[in-house]
This record gives sequence, structure tokens and C-alpha cells, in this order.
Amino acid sequence: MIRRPPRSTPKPSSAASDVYKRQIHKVKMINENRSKVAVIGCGFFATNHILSWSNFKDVDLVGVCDLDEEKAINASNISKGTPYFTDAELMLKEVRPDVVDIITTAPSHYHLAKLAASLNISAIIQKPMAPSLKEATKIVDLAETTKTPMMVHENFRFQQPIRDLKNFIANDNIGKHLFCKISFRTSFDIYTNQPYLKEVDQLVLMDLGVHVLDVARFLFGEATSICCRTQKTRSDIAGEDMATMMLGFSEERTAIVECTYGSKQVPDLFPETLVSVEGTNGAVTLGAGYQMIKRSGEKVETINAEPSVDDWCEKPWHVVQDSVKNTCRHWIDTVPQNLKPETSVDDNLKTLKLVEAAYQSAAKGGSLVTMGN
Ligand code: NAD
Ligand code: 89V
Repeated sequence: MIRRPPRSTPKPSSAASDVYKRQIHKVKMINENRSKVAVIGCGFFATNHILSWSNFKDVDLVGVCDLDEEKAINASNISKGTPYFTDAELMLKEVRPDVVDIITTAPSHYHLAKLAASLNISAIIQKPMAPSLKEATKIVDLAETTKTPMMVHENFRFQQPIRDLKNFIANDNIGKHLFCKISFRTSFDIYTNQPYLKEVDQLVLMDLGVHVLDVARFLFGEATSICCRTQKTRSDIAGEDMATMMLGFSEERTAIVECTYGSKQVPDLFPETLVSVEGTNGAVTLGAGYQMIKRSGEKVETINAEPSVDDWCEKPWHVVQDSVKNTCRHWIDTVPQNLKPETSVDDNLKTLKLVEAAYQSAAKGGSLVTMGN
């Protein structure tokens, strides 16, 4: 049954759920240009997805679901009373969305992707796609065999400053590309919002490396090799929280990619990603505070590349929140038009292969691992 909380939402209790007025709202397609979206997983990060979808004029958020009813009710409340559920299958069968946005943690992704595919519903899966390359490959195979469009919500490449930087280097402004550096260094307490990160054996490469390595692929294409060294900067976490990588690409191009949750440097730029790209005729740097300095030949230009702060966003998260909006928009602008999204599950598998290779390299003291592209 669809559940919609009454105006003043009481603290849910087992009895309370009987109080809620249950109505079957058949959300009709108002016209074929609208997309019906449902969300599974209403935890810490889901608010950004829910508010992104809610702010699109051509999207109807038709259902939100969490195993935890209180979280589902909260998600309903922040999205103007979207019907809420605690059973994903029931929701999908009731509301029949065009796409389901899976914003749970990685261990549940395959099961939920399989559920979506069984109902012929396109899926967007939060990163990391799966806890292992093996399971991610199962998702890719599932999407292919069932012909269900699936993409990964990998949003760092959709950060506006990084899109702007890519546009600059793509238009022959810096000549032949030579070198790229991508850096995400912080000691912001990510563990309070995401306590599960303390428990995972594969931490920074799987959680953050997956972002910065995808940016490396976005800027330089497929890597031919990777070397990686990892470190652990604190004793109360299970996995590594610092990684330093060197990637090789065709035509002798080289990238340094680094990510850590254990950097004590000041200022702490969380959640900014610093990027620089150098070529034979110029360079571009995305520095602290979104200052972008572009050089093409002898022409040098400094711009403010800071993304806008929509009314539902707040600094310093606005670059991430804006990228969530852009990533959600990317599904709308591709899949319904039968276009393949940039971060399709089969594309994102290549990023996960880099993560896997980074772990292999780190296990051998940083030795070079060749990518069989
Ligand atoms: P969370 O644990 O706070 O929330 C996940 C929610 O999913 C929980 O409330 C849980 O009850 C619910 N859930 C799990 N299985 C379910 C099921 N079968 N049906 C219904 N609900 C279910 O996690 P989070 O911190 O919000 O992270 C979610 C995902 O988003 C993770 O994969 C994380 O890596 C990713 N994330 C991405 C970004 C980013 O895009 N930049 C930032 C933070 C987190
Ligand atoms: O974006 C993410 O995946 C989060 C982070 C802390 C990096 O923002 O885990």
C-alpha cells in the first residue's frame, strides 16, 4: 500500500503506521515528456537526490522507500508528501516509475538492480556500483542481458568546474596533452555522516578513488597502467585512508591522482577537487576556492569557476549538490532519448577496474599494473 504521512507527521510507531491515511495514488503520466522517478534509500546522501529530482519541472517523484520507516517518512516530507514505502518491490510495482534511483550503500546495489531489471525499470546506482569488481560485472551483465538501461550516479565528472576545465582542454587550447594532476585531500569528518566507512576494508580507493579516477578517465581517457601506494593515518578505521597513484596513458601522457581523508593540511578545502592539466601550448589549473587559471599560448585568463548555490543547497557542499543535480539531469537528457549515459554501468566498470588495479599495485608496494584495455 502507498503510505502518505498526514500533515503533521507523528513520530512513527508500529501503531502509528495504521493511522496514516493510505490511498492509492495512481500517478498518471501527465504527458510523455515527463519522467516518473522513484528513490530507494533515504539516508544521509539521499536528500540531495530527492531535492534535485523535486526541483526538476519535467520530473514527478512518485515514490520514496527506505527499510527504516522514519527515514522514508522524512523523505516524503521533504518532497512535499511523495508516497513513501518500506518495501522496494512493493513501491516499484505500485508506482511503476520510469527510473529508480538507488541511493543505498554498495552491498545492496546488485540485489536492487536485479529487482529493477526484473520489472523492466531503468536504474541509477550510487557509487561505488558494487563492493567488488566481480559483483559490478554481474550488474553490467544484468543490464546487458535484460536490456535495462543502467547508469552509475558518479557525480565528480559532473561538477561544473570540472566540466568547464574539460571544455577548455578539449578545444585544442593547450596543445598536445602531457600531464594531469587530480587531488582530493581533506580531514573533514566524513565518518559522522557515513559511519559505515569506518568498517570497510577497502576505504579511500573504493569510496573516493572511484571519484577521482573517474575524473582522470573523463579528462585523459583509458589508462594503460597504474601504480598506487596506500597508507592508513588513524587506528580507528579498518581500511586505508590515503592513496597516491600514477597513471600512464597513450602518447606518454601521465597523471598523478591522489585522495585522502587523512590530510592535516590547511586550509582544508573539503569538498573541493583540485585539478591541473598541462599541454605543449598551455595549461589550466582549478585551484582553491574554484579559481581557474587558463593559459593558451601567451594568453592567460583567471576566472571564478564556483558553481551556483541553488536555494536548497548550502556551502561548502554546493559543488557536490550541484553535481548531483547535473548527474540526475544527465539521466533525463540521455536514457529517455535512447542515448547512452556517460556513466553507464559498463563505462563505470572501467573506473572500478582502475580501483581494483590500484589495490593490486598497492599490495605489491606500488609496482606497475598494466591495464588490458
Ligand atoms: P546511508 O546508510 O546513510 O543510507 C542508505 C539508506 O539505504 C539507509 O537508510 C538504509 O536503510 C537504506 N536501505 C538499504 N537497503 C535498502 C533496501 N533494500 N530497501 C530500502 N532501503 C534500503 O548511506 P549514504 O551515506 O546516504 O550513502 C548511500 C550511497 O551514496 C553510498 O553508496 C555512498 O557511497 C554514496 N555517496 C555518494 C556521494 C556522492 O555522490 N558524492 C556522497 C556520499 C555518499
Ligand atoms: O562523495 C562521496 O562519495 C563522499 C564524500 C565524503 C567524498 O563526499 O563519500
